[in-house]
Amino acid sequence: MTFPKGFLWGGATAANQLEGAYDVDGKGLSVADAMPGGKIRWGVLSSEDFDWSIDASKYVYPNHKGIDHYHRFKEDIALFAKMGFKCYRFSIAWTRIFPQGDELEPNEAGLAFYDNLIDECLKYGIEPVITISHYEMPLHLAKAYGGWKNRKLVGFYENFAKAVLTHFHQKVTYWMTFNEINSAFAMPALSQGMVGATGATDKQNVFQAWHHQFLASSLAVKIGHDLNPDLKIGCMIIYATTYSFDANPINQLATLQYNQAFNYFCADVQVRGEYPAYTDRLLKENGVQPLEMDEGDLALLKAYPVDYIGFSYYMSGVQNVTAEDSETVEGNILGGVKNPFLEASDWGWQIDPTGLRLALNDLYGRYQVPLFIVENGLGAYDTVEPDGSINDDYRIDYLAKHITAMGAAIEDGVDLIGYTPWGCIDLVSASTGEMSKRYGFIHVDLDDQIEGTGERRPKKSFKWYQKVIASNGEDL
Ligand code: BGP
Repeated sequence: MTFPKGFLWGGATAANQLEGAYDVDGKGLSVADAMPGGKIRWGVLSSEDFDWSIDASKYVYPNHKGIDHYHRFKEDIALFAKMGFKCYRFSIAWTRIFPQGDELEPNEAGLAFYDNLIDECLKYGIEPVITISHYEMPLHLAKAYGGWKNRKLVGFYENFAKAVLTHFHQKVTYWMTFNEINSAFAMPALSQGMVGATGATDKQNVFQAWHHQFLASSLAVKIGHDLNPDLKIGCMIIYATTYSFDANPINQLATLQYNQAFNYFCADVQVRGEYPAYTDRLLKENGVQPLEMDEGDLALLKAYPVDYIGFSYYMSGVQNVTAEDSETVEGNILGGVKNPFLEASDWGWQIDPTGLRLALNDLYGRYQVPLFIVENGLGAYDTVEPDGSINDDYRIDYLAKHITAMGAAIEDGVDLIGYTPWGCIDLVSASTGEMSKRYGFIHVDLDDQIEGTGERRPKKSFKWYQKVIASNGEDL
């Protein structure tokens, strides 16, 4: 199997799940800091079950402390370098740069932190890959403006993007505008800063917010390319290969429509620069009135599409609208019908390496832009043996199978530029808000209450991934 020369092997994290230091050096509170009980990826919220007015700084949530990467990043990046990382995907906490979100001037201490982090990566020849916003918008923008449904957010994001792109563009080539932008239906509070009187599940708001996010994404592309046309600015979607349960044409149609609504809609706009042909039908089906747009919006989207697609891939799903009795599984925001051919993780995420090959072929066939797998991996309970070793063969098995599928897709002709497995160092899980759902090659000695030494310790998968990178994907 031949991975291209210069393939970007690395790992991925997000600020709000590992940095900790949530109120240090001028950082403001983000929506992720304020999720009830510290469970970051709260499901569908309504005004009854959540209230932004609680004072999150009075609580101690796991992600307020994270793994204290804010203070230990040098040690962590040294370990990434030891594994041979070619790149490292992380996010910039919006609230370190603009604590409230609507200030005019950036917080210098926040910029300084990321300067140091980036310099540390560059010292080892690790290419930084930055998510501008990974579930990390300022809480103030949610409370005072109602989140992304408010068009003013476009300007606030533009200021933020301009500040970081201007400050870091000489050191950082790869950027992504929003993490898993298409996940908003399942969690508009986290993804779009929306709950409260208007109703978090109000689809009108979700689509209107998307329109604003698409504009913001295009503005980031414009700002970046004006600074340097060689910058690579991508979108980032959650992609789940979706099968029809059977050959019933009704299920096949449901699968197509699910793909349009979930896997394609955001990417269609961000990559092709225009709303897809099925938009009117999709809006109608969801009871959404035509979106409010200003003159010039569509021209902006058309003029500044993204350069590549970053996507997360953990599992596949099944559509079955005809049978009432199909077995169900949990699983990220994609749970649903059980696939009898697949095993699932301890959290019900259906493990499907072949689905990744299908995903890569589907996305590349549809868009013909470079693809970057910026999240993939197995969340698992790890055991520290009495001798201190962590033998995570299940993780090695998962990753090896997915890398094999990537190699096959490359042979299918897909232009895949990199791979950054999720949570390369253990961090706080988004869905559980706990440490014990672990993804890392590096174990962090902290429990669900974030108690422990915080010591970093390579797992068995650490040496394995080192070998994978050194052999450019040959030696699995
Ligand atoms: C993705 C998110 C990440 C991360 C990952 C794993 O959807 O972009 O932030 O959380 O899922 O999810 P979890 O931590 O719930 O296992």
